[in-house]
Amino acid sequence: MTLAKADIEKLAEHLEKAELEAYEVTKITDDYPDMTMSEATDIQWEIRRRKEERGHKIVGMKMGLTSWAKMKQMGVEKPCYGFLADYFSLADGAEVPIDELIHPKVEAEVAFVTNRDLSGPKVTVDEVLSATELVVPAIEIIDSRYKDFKFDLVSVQADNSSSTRYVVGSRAAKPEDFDWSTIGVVMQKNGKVVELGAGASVLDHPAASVAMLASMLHERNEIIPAGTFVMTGGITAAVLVERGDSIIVRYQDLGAVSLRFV
Ligand code: OOG
Ligand code: MG
Repeated sequence: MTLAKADIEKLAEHLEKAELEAYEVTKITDDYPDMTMSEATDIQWEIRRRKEERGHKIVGMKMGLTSWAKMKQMGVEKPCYGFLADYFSLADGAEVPIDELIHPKVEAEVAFVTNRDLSGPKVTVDEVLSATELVVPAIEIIDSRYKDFKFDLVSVQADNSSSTRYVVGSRAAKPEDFDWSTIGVVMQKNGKVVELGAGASVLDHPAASVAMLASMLHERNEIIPAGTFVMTGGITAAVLVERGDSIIVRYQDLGAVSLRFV
């Protein structure tokens, strides 16, 4: 399929408006069933351009659907990526006004901060680790703009991979401090354990997710510049939250990160 520039712009505006005003839309592939992943990515980059044009800064990137738990939960078989804008960032322990969101879910993730450019289709886990300044525990709040949180890979990529908010914990580690594939996470909702997992759930090693982002960006002649914050994707399935819910995620040796929905 070849979408005209005007269609890309129209669809970007449509999805961004749903994000900003917190309402559901039907998935865009219902109207454009032949849309390609590359066109969906054009839409995402147009949403990013719109935000930058209004003065927002892009503060990082995220990978999505990098774990089997997530792929199974969403019925999708390949990862997607998205960008993080400045206003997505929340403080640890923050109260999140749920009215700003549609049907939020939370995910336990680890995030990498790079200190060298990463580029090309064949970046390895070791290359990512040696280009990593810090690793931090994080919670991502995702909020698909699509009705009932149902989509395919193409429509979710266009929708900035459901990105909406994130929070980073206060303890950072050096990449060599831990084996990131065995790092454990336990998520509690209102004091009850709801999900648990280990780093290897994410593509066998969370650094492999950063490598995959480099390769996906390479398809557009983009790179991961030094100093990029990258969320590597939910280790467990995502957990739906409602007003009044408290979420706390404990990370093995890396403290806890929490949020409350109000
Ligand atoms: C897509 C985004 C998934 C992750 O960490 O796997 C994601 C979605 O499930 O809505 O952020
Ligand atoms: Mg995520």
